[in-house]
Amino acid sequence: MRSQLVERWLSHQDRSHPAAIDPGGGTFSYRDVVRASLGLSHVLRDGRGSLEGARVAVLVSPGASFIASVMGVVLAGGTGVVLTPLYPERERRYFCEDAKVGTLVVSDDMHALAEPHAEGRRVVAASLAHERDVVDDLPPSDADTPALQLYTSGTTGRPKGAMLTHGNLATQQAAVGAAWGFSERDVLLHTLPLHHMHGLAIALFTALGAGATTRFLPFEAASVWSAMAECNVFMGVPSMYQRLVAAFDGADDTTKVRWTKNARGLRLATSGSAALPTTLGESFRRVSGAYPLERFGMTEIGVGLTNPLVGERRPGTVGAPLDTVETRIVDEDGNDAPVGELLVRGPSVFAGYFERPEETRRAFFPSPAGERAWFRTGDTVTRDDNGAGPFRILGRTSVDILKSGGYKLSALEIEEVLREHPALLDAAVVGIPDEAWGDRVVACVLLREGHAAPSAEEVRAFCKERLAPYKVPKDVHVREALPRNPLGKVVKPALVRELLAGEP
Ligand code: MCA
Ligand code: AMP
Repeated sequence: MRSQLVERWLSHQDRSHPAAIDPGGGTFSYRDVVRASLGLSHVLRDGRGSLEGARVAVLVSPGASFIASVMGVVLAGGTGVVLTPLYPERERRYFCEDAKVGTLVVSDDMHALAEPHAEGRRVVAASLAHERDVVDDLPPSDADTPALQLYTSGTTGRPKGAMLTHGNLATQQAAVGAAWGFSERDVLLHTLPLHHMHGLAIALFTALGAGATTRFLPFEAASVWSAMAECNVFMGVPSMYQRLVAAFDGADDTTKVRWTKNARGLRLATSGSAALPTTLGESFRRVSGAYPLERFGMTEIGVGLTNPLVGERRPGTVGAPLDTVETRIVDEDGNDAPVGELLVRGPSVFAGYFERPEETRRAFFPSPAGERAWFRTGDTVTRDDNGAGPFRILGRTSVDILKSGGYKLSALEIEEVLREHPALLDAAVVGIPDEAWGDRVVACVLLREGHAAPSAEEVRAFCKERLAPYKVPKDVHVREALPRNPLGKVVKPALVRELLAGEP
């Protein structure tokens, strides 16, 4: 038996239609990429029937070879853990250790980065040259077979591995593809990082499910405006739209005319991962002719809510649930309420956090036995039109979860790293509203007695060696004290107010 995810991928086996256009311009057909994924799956299994869910890290540059690598792992019955070169070694080591990665698939240009993680692990070269046609010996798979483990930050320090199954991904592939009208005629302009749900599953897997073409490009505003000429779908986070609009406003008139023409050729531009400011959405509409289609998603559920492809896209809202998604809004006691936490359930909801039963239990709302459990999003929402209209995201239930440029981060994880600095006694990290990043990560630190204050740059350099770049505080304020409640806990909303009032 083969899962829907696998069957859909194999259905492209004989197609000469382009699956991927690499950043360098090389074009690869579905036939090329499916054959390479079958070849890699064979190499990975190395005589075994199935990898039986074993985690395989993928450190491969964006492009056809990346698709073949991830799908090769999935076909082999493994669980893909995508690593990014953007992070420092310490973060990659954490993912490899936490996920108990036994094998790494590595592209030629990433060998130096993979080196520190290679000891005791098998390293397999990512290559389109592992060609193979045989499908009969593929291991069995069904909806519950694990496919991907994506790391996401939570309120308990280090990131957790969210386990996504074949069923989760196949459900969302079909539901998002249908909702957004995907077909093989589409050319997706792909500039998102591939180690997160947005770039990997919402963008790439949706395009692959529909047999569309994915054009990979590193995000840079001017090249994105230019590449729109050959693409008809774009998916981005608000920070990307902010940069696109800023580049447009700064361009000369001839360039503006060209970029406007390119943008008007898009049949769809979506925004997600963080709130899209309505002024930004309107600015993009001014150029492209259409307000971006804003939708809401999470690593644990994929896309949950979306504005319609056709019909009213109400600025500031994230639309309605996909057909495969059920929702509730509940107050703190778990009663249905007009404003409260969004709960979600359905076949796209993940299978739990890897080896974290307690955190998995807490992520779901208690449900009667035998009922599919409701996942707690941690987002406070309401619905327009007296509860019948589109959803609005009002904020997070936890002050310790921030979103910077579409990346989720835990203030607590950054505080722990700051406390490792020899001169720092304590730290409080908060998000300050910011046009470019959504939340601007700001650290307020207390000094250890007898230590001179380190400069902000020194603290940032210390963090950069230990944390992904987006977690590194943009500002560091040395303070005498932090606002605390009678139990000694830092009152973060008060700290944010002080910072906004200019009291460093
Ligand atoms: C880069 N920097 C950042 C961020 N990105 N700082 C804060 N937040 C960020 N997101 C740092 C760089 O390290 C650098 O620091 C400085 O900012 C300028 O970097 P620059 O080269 O200009 O940035 P970039 O590399 O072009 O990145 C900007 C970006 C990127 C393209 C907007 O952040 C990005 O790809 N964001 C997408 C995140 C995403 O895919 N999230 C989806 C999660 P320095 O100057 O110190 O060196 S999944 C999700 O949320 C759910 C499922 C959903 O609904 O989608
Ligand atoms: P992640 O854990 O990185 O998948 O981030 C998921 C979180 O991103 C959600 O819980 C929301 O807080 C936020 N998010 C995603 N899409 C939107 C949106 N359109 N508007 C506001 N917040 C969003």
